[in-house]
Amino acid sequence: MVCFPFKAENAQVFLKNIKEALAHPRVGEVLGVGYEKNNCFEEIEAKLSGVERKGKKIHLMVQKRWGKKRPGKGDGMNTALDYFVNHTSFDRIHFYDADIVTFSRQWIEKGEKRLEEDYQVVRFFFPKVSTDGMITWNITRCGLAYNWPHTILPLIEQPLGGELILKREMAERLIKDPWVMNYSDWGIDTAYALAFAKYQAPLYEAYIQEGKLHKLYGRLSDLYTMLVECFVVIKESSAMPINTESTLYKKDTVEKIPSSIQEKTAFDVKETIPLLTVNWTEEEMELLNFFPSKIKEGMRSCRNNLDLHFMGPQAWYEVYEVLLEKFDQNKKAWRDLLFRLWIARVLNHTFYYASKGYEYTMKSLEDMVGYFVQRRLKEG
Ligand code: GDX
Ligand code: MG
Repeated sequence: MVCFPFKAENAQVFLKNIKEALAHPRVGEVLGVGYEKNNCFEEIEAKLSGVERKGKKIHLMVQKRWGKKRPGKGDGMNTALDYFVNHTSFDRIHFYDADIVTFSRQWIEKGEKRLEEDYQVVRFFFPKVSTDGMITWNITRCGLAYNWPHTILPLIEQPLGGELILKREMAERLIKDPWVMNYSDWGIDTAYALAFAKYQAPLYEAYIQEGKLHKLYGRLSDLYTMLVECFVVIKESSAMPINTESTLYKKDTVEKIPSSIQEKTAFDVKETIPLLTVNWTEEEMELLNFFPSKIKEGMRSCRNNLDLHFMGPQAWYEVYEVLLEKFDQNKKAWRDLLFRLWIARVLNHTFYYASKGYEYTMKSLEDMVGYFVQRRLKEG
């Protein structure tokens, strides 16, 4: 079974993806789990007859309320797991975002092949623009490295990726795990990744060279909610014991990155700068006192003078440490400050690394995660 969680997507793109999934001989059913019965839902429903295929089922449903966090993509994915386990007898469930323009049945083929081996979970990864994936790198991968440096978690390429396949047994475990089902928001992808590691599920990461082209962001403020929710799941799970010493884990080796990807910038830099420099509150200023003086001074002075050299990968470690200890998601000033600190890191990366070529930039990100791992192992 193939599931597309969706909220409000371009119907043509989504319908093409449904058609593509149905065309794979192994796929018996496509499930679309919508956020609500909105215009997109109705448009898809009305046009389904145009993509139907004999002998295969298409099922559209609205997500149910499973978690206690903001109702979001997590409720959508958990609704799909419940439907898959309790209302079908398929042995694998695939998840793909509905807005992917480059989706093809070869992705299904590639993942299915690995599940014939001993793997229980397949995650997909893609070549990325060097200024993209800034939540993945700076929040999730750094957080996984900080909390679980001795496991496979810091090695996972795209732990937030919405493209993955699970065997039935894994889906059954997830829906019986109240900790996982509680993440109804953007925290869900991290929650699944942590749960798989906790279950020691054999994992394969499959590389898709064509890349995942999808709806783009404008200003980084579009990512505010995702940033906060992705950090919160890391913070809340800090004490979770995970041991992957004997877990089977492999990933594809990456061939050459297409040059079209090497040259892009993922967001609008000019529009982003004010998010860091204007509208500071007294409360945010106060919270800066928790941070080492270099960070505190750097953040304070960047309102007038945009010098972000202080927020390199190693300084980010010091920031992360304080955030894990002090961050309070119920306080707006903390959420706003987290966002600004992250913007400072993203712009440091964009100004001082991304300008020096693709390979150099990507290596600086890998090195940052490696630094988190090494430092934690040393101090641990
Ligand atoms: N049912 C449901 N409910 N679907 C949703 C909801 C929701 O509340 N919100 C978003 N979706 C769908 C959306 O329509 C799309 O198909 C998919 O979820 C991903 O959302 P999108 O807005 O395209 O997110 P984005 O920024 O492309 O994020 C994806 O990549 C992130 C990452 O790799 O960094 C998405 O897979 C995230 O889960 C992932 O964290
Ligand atoms: Mg998208």
